[in-house]
Amino acid sequence: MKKLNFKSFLPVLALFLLFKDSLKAQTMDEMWDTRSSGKEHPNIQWFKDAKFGLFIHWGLYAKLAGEWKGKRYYGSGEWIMNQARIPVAEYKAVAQTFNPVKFNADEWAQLASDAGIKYMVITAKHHEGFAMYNSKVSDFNIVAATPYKKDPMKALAAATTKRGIQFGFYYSQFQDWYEPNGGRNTWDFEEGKKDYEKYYKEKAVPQLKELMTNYGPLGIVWFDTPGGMTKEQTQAFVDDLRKLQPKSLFSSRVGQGLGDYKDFGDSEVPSTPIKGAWESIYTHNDSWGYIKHDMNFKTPAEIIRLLANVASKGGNLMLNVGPDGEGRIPEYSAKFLRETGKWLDKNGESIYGSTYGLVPAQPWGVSTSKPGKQYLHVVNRPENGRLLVPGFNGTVSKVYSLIGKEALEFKTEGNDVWITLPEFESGSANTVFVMEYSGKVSDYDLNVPVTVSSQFKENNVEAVFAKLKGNPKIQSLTYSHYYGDWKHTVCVTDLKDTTDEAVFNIRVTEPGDYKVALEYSCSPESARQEGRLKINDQEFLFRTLRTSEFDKKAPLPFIRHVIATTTFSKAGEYTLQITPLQNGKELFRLKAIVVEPAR
Ligand code: FHN
Repeated sequence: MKKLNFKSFLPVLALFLLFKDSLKAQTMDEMWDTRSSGKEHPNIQWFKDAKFGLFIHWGLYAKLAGEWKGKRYYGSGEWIMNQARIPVAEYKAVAQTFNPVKFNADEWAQLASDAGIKYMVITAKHHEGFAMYNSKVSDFNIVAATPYKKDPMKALAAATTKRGIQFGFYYSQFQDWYEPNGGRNTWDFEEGKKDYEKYYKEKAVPQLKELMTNYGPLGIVWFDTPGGMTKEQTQAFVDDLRKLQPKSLFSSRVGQGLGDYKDFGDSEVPSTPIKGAWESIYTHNDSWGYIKHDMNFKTPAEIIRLLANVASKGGNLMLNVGPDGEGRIPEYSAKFLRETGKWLDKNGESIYGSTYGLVPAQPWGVSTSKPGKQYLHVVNRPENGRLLVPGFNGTVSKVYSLIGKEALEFKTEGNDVWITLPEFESGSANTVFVMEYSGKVSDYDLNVPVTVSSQFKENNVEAVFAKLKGNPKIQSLTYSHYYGDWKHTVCVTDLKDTTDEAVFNIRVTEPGDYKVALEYSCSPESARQEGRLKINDQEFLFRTLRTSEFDKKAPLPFIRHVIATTTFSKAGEYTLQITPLQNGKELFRLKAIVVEPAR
């Protein structure tokens, strides 16, 4: 047998250490703990209203495009130096061929403006250590070390400001693989010999000061992957920088709870609303930095729905594009962003300046709020055109389509509002209706039973709505497909004893026959255990099917296992209760109960 070599695990270990915070399962309390520093920054309002930002990862890795010495890499392209263990001396030489002559700041800023983007954050220096601006602190920068010799950030700051887009820099404050004392290059430099204080003093802080001095007012300084400093040191670092631009917002990844708004994990949307200022950050394809063989771009409809979903939870979406080594934004990023912009042009009122929706996600879609208005983002039209807004106790005065302002019929029954929708294309990305109301309304409530209706192909009763008894927890599980392309799924975990329960309250709006499936992931150890689903008093037994190991670095496959065919004889509330039939082992990791009309 081949002997295991410890060194071969180092990249994995480094990645694990780097992301260990995001690997940690979140409890619901942590998910609701929103603010970063606990204090609201006086200049936070523009950010809260902005809702849509453009993230740009651009550095020497763009030139490599996911390939090194004939080998292709997948996942996070900006990590290629680390993935391929490229020595500093060789990586440095890439700069000599980096000549992004097709870069055009006005084109980028115009694209952002056409896309309805309100702020842009670009990598001034990523973990590779290369400054994409004119730095006097280190020669490893685009002006001194490349044939391009110009400062693209100057032009971009001017082009965005001209178009009213807030401009900001991403800066990797701790990781710097080029510097002997920077964080996490362990293939060239010995970990134990690093002097982080020296690195901060001689590179990170002076470079951040350059960025905060030479590029006009910055909307945001987007820090990433903190490390190497105590809370006191981080506080001093923040205080020192804040003096230069007191109005700039610092992302929560400055560390130690000292940021001005919260960033969730990469590609993560919380499953319930979050108060305060926060942001979800997503890649457009699978990588942040350009990879020429990464063609998995989110379609315009996917972007629009993602944006509405993030806004419905009260946050901003900052969507990333990775321009290539010549300075071009990938064709599909430009095209799909422009399509998103066309939608925002007509529907922006329902997104910009909104806060989270008061109505939990429904089979038809999500909602966003403004004073006296609920915007209903309909992504699935009920087949009979009758849309239910449940658990709403405001006095509704009118309902109309956002585009065209066509008045719609509605009626109120207790806390239900039933709206008669006009015909519209069922495949459209997101059709918005406005419900105007007066009076004080109840806040978002997780206890409103989840709607199940035969008017939709399927109804998802998500894990987050579970009421738990005994061992189970609701956890956000984090895993990756390729490398660093994180995915997050909220699941009920730790259902392992016969006294444990996960109970879901649903409200069936049309009586009839339905099929009920459990969507779960099940490790080999958990497979073949018995469980019971109780729908009110009716029992359905099942034995779990194996999917795969839960491995943070591998996809977490879920299956839909049909457990029951049942008849809901009356419209109304039902409880679905899941219990293991043996003690000791976790039954599965339950993502959702999927209820489909049987037709
Ligand atoms: O390691 C980086 C990664 O390359 C990318 O920049 C993302 C963007 O949020 N931040 C780090 C991982 O969380």
